[in-house]
Amino acid sequence: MNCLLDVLTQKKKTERIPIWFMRQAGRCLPEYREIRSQYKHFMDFIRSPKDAARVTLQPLKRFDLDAAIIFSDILIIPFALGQKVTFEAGEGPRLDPIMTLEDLSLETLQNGIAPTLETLANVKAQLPRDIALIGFAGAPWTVLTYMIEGGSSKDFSQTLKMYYTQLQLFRNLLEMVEQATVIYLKEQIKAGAEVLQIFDSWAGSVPHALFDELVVDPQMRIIQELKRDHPDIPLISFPRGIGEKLSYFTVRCQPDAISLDSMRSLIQLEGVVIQGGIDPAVVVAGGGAMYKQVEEVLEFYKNNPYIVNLGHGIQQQTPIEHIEELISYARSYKG
Ligand code: 1CP
Repeated sequence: MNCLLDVLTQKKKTERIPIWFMRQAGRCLPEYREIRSQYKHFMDFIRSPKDAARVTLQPLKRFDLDAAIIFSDILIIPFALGQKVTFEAGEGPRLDPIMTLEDLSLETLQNGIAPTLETLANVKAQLPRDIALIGFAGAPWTVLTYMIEGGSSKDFSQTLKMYYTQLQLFRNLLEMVEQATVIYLKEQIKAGAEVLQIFDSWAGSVPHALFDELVVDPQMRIIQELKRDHPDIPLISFPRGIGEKLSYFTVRCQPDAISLDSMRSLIQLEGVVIQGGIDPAVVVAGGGAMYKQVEEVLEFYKNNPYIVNLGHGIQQQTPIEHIEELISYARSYKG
C-alpha cells in the first residue's frame, strides 16, 4: 500500500506523511529541460508516451515522494475535441477561439486522449508499488476559459461575455467539456490512475452569482459520476482562489481531499483530507522563511490527515535543494 492512498481512503493520519508537488515534473529540473529541448512543440512532447512517462518518473528519482503525477496538460481536452492548441515560447498556450459548437466533436476524443492513456500505462508498469499514480483533468470552467479566450486571461471577459450574450452556446460548450472530462477521467482509471485531481485554477474568478452553475455543479456531477463507477478511487479537488466559499464547495461536491491554495488561511474541513497550502514563493526563497511556514502548516494539521504539497505548482526558478530540504524537514517533523 501507499501512504497517499491510505490517507485518502481512511481519512486518518498515517505513520508516514504523504508528500508530492503540483508540477513536480517540469521546468525546475535540468533533466526535464533536456528532454523538453528535443521537442519544438509542447503538445508533441506530452503526446509522446515514452518521453512523457520518462518525465513523469524523473522527480521520483531525485526526491523522496509518495506519488507520481502523469505528465500531460489540462488542454489535452480542447485538443481532443478538435480545437487547435499550441504553446508559444514564453507566451503560454494559444488556442483557435471557438465560435460555434460545430467547431468541436466528442468523436475525436478517444484518439486525442489515447497517448496520455498510454503514458499512464507505461508509468504504471515501471512504478514501485509504494508510489501512487495520480491522473488529472482541468475542471470545466477552467478549461472553458482557455477555449473561449484563446489562451491565458486575466479577467475572462470573453468567457463571461459569451455567458451573458450566448447562454445556450456557453451551456452547450460547458456540457461538452464536462462529458469529455468524465470519459477522460474514467479512461485514466482504466489505464492505471489510482488517484485523480481536478484542477479548477480559475475558480476564484467566477462572479458570485454564477458560482454554483460554473464551479460547484459541474464538479459535483463529475465527482458523483466517478464515484458511482469507481467508489474506491480517491478524488482531490483544487478549487483555487475561492476563499470563504471553500466549506460550501466541499459540502456540495464531496471530494475526498481539498488542495488548498496559499491565498486563504489554513482550514480544517470535516471528513475531508487537506492537501497543500504552502506558498510556492516561500520554496523559491528557502531558508528560515520556508522552514517557518512549513512548520506552521505541519503544526496546524498535526492531528489531522494532511498531504504535503504547495498552494500552486512549483515555480520554475525554485532551487532543487529547497525542495529536498522541505521534504526532509517534513519527513523528520514530529510535532
Ligand atoms: O514549455 C514548457 O515546459 C511548458 C510548461 C508546462 C508544463 C510543465 C505546461 C504549459 N504544462 C505543463 C504540465 C502540466 N500542466 C502538468 C503536469 C504534471 C505536474 O504537475 O507535474 C499539470 C498538472 C498541468 C495542469 C495545468 N495546465 C493547469 C492547472 C494547474 C495550474 O498550474 O494552475 C493549467 C492552468 C494549465 C494550462 C497551462 N499549461 C502550460 C501553461 C504555460 C499553461 C497556462 C497557465 C496560465 O494560464 O497561467
